Amino acid sequence: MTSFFPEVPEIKFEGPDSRNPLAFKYYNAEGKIGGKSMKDHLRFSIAYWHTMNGGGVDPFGVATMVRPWLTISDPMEQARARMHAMFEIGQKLGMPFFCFHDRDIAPEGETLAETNKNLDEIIALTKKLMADSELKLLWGTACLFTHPRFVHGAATSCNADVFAYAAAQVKKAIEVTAELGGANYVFWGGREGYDTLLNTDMKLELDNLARLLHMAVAYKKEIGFTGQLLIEPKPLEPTKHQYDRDVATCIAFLKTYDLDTELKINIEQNHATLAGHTYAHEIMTARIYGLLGSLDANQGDYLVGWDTDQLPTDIYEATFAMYEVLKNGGIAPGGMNFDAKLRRGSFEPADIFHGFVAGMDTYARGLKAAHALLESGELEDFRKQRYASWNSGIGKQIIDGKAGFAELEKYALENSSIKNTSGRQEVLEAIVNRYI
Ligand code: XLS
Ligand code: NI
Ligand code: NI
Repeated sequence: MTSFFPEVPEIKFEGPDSRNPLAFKYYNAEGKIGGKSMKDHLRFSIAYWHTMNGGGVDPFGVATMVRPWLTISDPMEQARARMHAMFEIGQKLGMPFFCFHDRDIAPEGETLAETNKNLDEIIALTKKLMADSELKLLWGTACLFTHPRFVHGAATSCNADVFAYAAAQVKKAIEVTAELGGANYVFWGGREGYDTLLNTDMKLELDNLARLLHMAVAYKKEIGFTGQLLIEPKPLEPTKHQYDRDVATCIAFLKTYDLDTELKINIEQNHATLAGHTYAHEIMTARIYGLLGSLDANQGDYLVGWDTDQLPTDIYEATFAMYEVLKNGGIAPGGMNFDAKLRRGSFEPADIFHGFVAGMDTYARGLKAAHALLESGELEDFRKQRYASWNSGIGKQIIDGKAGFAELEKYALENSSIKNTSGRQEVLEAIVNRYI
């Protein structure tokens, strides 16, 4: 196979003093942080859809991206070339993982049977390429939102035939994910939501979403797929109101439908900020409920109200995210999938590498800062001190269930002068700055 990126060498770690744009300044795959390699901490992944298929189309303009494989007119020939190109990108970056939707990698045919045949052929090629490569599958998923049949949703469609089609597609997508040894399988609720309540039976739609997920759990067990199932929250886009709004909404849904022992959560930064949360808030929420599964690493633009899915370059956000990941004891079997695309103006093939280098270096710095911050204990000690009243006296009695309303009223009557202490937010923010 000829190279798609003859101008791009293997990307090496050259350290912070390097000025070579095609070199890592901070990401040193085998470099150890707290006894574990950066590669194992971060578990980076390429998102096939943005990297290989994204042309830079926007509502006002056509594709701008120079992508030689996208100019091949035969759809299957294009699919094969595109997969080869992805392996070249992965190899040159030393990327450990990739993720895909079924329809990203192989074209739809006239019938579902033909579509499945196309997919099988590309899966066989992928498996062969994986055998000669370091690249592994972080997760697979089904695209249940592009085709017009999914105009009213998939599992939450008003039309039972659409539900059946979606179920068939998910069944197949789980099979091929298992075939490639995928570590996870993701459900992002593409069009699972509504645009108007006037035509929507929300209760039936939510029940049906749970029905499809229960079928997936049963099928995973039936075929012995050992990967982790994940649900990915997003508040809006493409529908006005997506059902998987944010982490807390997903937790309520999973618990209501007895799915919380079978699925964990895949959290994307830009979805968190669209929901009015920080990334760290969402990761912490999932972590404390024991449901942190995997991460989609990207960032939004604070001045734009949609999912811009940019390569992450904000070191603060990366540091706070990695702080939570470290407190979770790591992210495996999940990883950090760059669900991110280049800006429309960054259209040259080499920009793919510049984008990943920026994102990988950002998270490497975030990991280093978070690890040092955690090791120092500066934030943890402050927090512990702040809650010290719960370790003894009345606080301990409340926690131990030894004080109810009557005891607390008696205590309050006897101790009615309360002294609070400062939260010292600015001190803490300045401490964080010393580690960034
Ligand atoms: C879209 C989602 C999507 C999922 C995979 O906003 O982030 O890309 O990660 O279906
Ligand atoms: Ni997104
Ligand atoms: Ni995503």
